[in-house]
Amino acid sequence: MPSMARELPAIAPQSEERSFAEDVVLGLSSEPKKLPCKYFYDARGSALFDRITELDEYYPTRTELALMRAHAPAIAAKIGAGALVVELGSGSSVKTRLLLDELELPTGYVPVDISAEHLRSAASSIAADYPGLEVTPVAADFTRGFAIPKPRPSTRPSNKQPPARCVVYFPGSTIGNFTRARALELLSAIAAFVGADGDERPGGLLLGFDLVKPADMLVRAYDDAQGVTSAFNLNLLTRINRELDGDFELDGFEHRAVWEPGPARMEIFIRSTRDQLVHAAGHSYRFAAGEDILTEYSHKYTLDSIRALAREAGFERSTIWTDPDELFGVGLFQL
Ligand code: AVJ
Repeated sequence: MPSMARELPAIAPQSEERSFAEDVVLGLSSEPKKLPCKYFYDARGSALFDRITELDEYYPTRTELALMRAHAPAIAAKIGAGALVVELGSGSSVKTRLLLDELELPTGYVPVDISAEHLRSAASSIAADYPGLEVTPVAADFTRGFAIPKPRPSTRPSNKQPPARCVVYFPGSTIGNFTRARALELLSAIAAFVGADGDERPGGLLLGFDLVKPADMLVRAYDDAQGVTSAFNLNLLTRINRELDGDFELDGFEHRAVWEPGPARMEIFIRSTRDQLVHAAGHSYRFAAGEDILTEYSHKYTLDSIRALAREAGFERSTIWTDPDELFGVGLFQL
């Protein structure tokens, strides 16, 4: 029986789909104030994030890249031949290439991204460089579920085509933006997705996650000396001013990054440095001196806590690669 299109089940929607304006009004009217971190990534925010990834203090990107360089052959061997790679939040494709270079006869590559623009450029550059690979970009919010088309039978010379095994690649420690409860929902949906149709060849999840480490190193990574992370965070206010007719005065706000050991996460805030009244999206918002807007969580895991999460989501086997200083982890979780 040929399998139908696979569908990543939607994780329980946290909220209705809202516009930027609706999210800003809701977030700045709530107590405490908050703004969703997905709005960081306008053109300037994306450029600032790229600069963050090159900072001395920001260890995650270079450490994950080094892990992929060192271990892609072992990862590929564990995944096995004929994989269909589905990448969630496919930003730049450097890490994906390291994986694709080592996989044996991958069936296809499905980059999934909310930004149709990012997606097209990533997809076309991969398609150009991997001529045998079927590339099927999907523009979707992966937390809301999406269907991927059934891969076309490969034209590769082989008389018996085993069904594709599906591997979800979720790099970059984006999982850190999810609370533990939301992360469990997402990983459970991924486990159902890669193990769909009673596969004889279940796939897996290849996940990049950041590790718990001393607070001073974490705080430096999210509050760098050059102020790039501060500019990245405060750019959210600039974006509100531009797109939602806001009147935030940038000199009345400051960046704050706090390590919370209980929930094991960095909490990123924009703090008002004075009493002030701000307008945006047709509403007004009162700020007290010292009042915070929560803009991002970045959860950190231990080897045990990520294994426990994956197991609870339904992945029984886990293999984790980490650097000698245990700064970052790449895990292959299989059913
Ligand atoms: C893109 C979510 C992985 O949490 O480290 C970097 C975002 N925020 N500096 C992270 C971020 C501030 C980043 N992620």
